[in-house]
Amino acid sequence: KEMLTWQRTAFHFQPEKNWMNDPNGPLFYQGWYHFFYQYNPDSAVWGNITWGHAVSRDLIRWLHLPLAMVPDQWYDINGVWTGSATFLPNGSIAMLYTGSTHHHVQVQNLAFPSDPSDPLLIHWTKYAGNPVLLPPSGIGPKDFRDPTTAWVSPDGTWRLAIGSKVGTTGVSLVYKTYDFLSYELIEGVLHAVPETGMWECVDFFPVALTGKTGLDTSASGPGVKHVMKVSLDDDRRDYYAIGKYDLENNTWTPDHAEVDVGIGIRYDYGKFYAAKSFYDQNKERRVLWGWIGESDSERADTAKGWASLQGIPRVVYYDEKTGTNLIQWPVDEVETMRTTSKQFENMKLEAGSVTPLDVGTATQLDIIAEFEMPKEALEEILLGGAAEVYNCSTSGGAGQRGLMGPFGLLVLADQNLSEQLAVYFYIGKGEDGRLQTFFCQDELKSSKANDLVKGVFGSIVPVISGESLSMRILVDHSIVESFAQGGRTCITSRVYPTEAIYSAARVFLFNNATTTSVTATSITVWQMNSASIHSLNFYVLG
Ligand code: DQQ
Repeated sequence: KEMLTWQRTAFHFQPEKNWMNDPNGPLFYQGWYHFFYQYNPDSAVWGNITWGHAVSRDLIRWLHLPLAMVPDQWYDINGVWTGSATFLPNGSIAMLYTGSTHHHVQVQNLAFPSDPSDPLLIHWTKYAGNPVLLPPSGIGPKDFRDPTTAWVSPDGTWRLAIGSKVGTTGVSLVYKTYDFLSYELIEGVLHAVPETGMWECVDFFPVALTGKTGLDTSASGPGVKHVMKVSLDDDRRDYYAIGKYDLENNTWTPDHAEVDVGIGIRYDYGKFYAAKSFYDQNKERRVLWGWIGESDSERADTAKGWASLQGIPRVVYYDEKTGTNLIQWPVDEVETMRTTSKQFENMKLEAGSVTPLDVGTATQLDIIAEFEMPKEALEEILLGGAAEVYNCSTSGGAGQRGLMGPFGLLVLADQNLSEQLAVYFYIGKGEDGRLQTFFCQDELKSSKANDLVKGVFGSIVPVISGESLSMRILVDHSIVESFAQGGRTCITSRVYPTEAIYSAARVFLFNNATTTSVTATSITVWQMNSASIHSLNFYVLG
C-alpha cells in the first residue's frame, strides 16, 4: 500500500484518479495554458474515453477543470478520441477530434468554445453538423483518426493531416478546408512508409533552421524545415523525421531516406507515446507533450486507482549542430520547482566503482551531470579496439563491461543497490572505425516487483567534437526522464521500486568500464518541490 501511494508524482501532470492517455488539443489562450487529455472517468483502465481538461499559468502548476467533452452523441458515443486545436485568424478556436461512432466507425468532429470570453474555456459545443469527415473510400472504418492542427496554404485555405494505413503501409492523408465545416481530400498522400502499419497521432510542424524560437504551424518558406511524427500502433513508439514539405504537391520528404518516420529516430527511447506539439505564442516556442503510460499490471493500476502520467512538457527545436536531430528540453518553468542544491566537482570514477552521492532525500530531483574521459583511452579504442556492434537493448545493459563504459548514475537505488535505475553512456568503436556514444537506461534492476515490463532502452547520441558528455535526469517518484547532450537523445522510464522509496532512495555514480577511469567534472543535484495540482473543489471547498 505504501509503495503504491509513493508512486504518485509531485511535479508531473496527472489527474486525481483513474486512467489517462494521449495529450489532446494543447493551446495557450488568454493567459492560460490549456491541456486536454484522453480520460476514463470511471476506472484506471482504458475505456469510456472523454476529454479531461486542466489549465495552468506555467505548464507545471495545474488546476483540474470539469470534463470538456463526453461521449454523448451517436458520432462519438464510443469515445471522444484524440484531436488538435487550430487558431483561426480572428483568434477563435476550432477543435477537431476523432469520434468512435455507435458502429465503431472513426469520424472527425468539430467542437468550439461555448463562451470565447471565458479564459478557462470550461464549456465546449459540438458542431450540429458533425461528423464533418467520414473515412474516405479505400480507408478502413477503424483506420482514420487523430486530426492534426491545421496550417494555412498559399491559396489561403487550410490543410490538415489524418493518420491511416493502406494494407500494411502507414499513410498520412491531407484534407483541405475553407471553414472547418466542409472538407476535400487532396489526392495522393503527404507521406507513406511501407510496413509501418497504422499511423496514430500524426504531428506535422515547421522548425526554424537557426535558433530555438518556435514557429506557428502555418510557417513555411526558406529557413524552415518540416518535422513529421507518427505514433506506430503496432509497436507503441513515436518516430520523427526532419524533411522538406512541398506545399504545391502536398508531399513531405525526409532529408535522409534511412531516417524516415517509423524506422528512424525516436522522440524518446523509453515509455513515451502519442506525443503532440503546439506553438506557444506566449513564449514563442514549440512545446511537446508526451503520454507516459504504465509498465506495471492492470491489477496494480486498479489497486492504486490511477494510470499514466504526462511527461514534463519539452521545448522542441532543430539541432543546428547536428542537422539530423531535434533538441527536446524540459520547459524552463520546471526549474521553478528547484529548491536546495548540492554541487560535486571533479570526481574521479575508477574502473569498476560505485560512489554514493550524498544528496539527502532522493525521490524528487533534477540532476545535471558532465563527464570527461581520458583522451588516451579514446585513442586506444580508436587504434587498438575492434569495431563493436553495440545496442543498448541487447548488449547486456549496465552490467556489461567495456573499454569505456557503461558509466553514469544510478537513481532510485537503495543503499545496497538491490534496486537501481542505471542511466549511462557507453562509448565504443563503430563499424565505420569512428567513436560512437550511446545513451542508455537499464530498468532491469529497478524493482523487485514481479508484474512489470522492464528493459534496457536507448540509442546512439551524436556528440560534436569538443563537447563533454552531459546528461540531465528528472526523478519524480515513479518516473525518470533523461536527456543526453542537451536533449538530442531522450529516455523515459516508469520505475516501481519496492525498497528504494521515501527516505531509502539514493543516488550513486558508477563506472563499469574494465580499465578506464572517467571524471565526473560537474554534478548538480537539485531537490524538487511538489507542484500544486488541484481540482476546483480544492479551492472552493478549502
Ligand atoms: N488513442 C486514442 C486514439 C489514438 C490512440 C484513443 C493513441 O485517438 O489513435 O484513446 O494512443
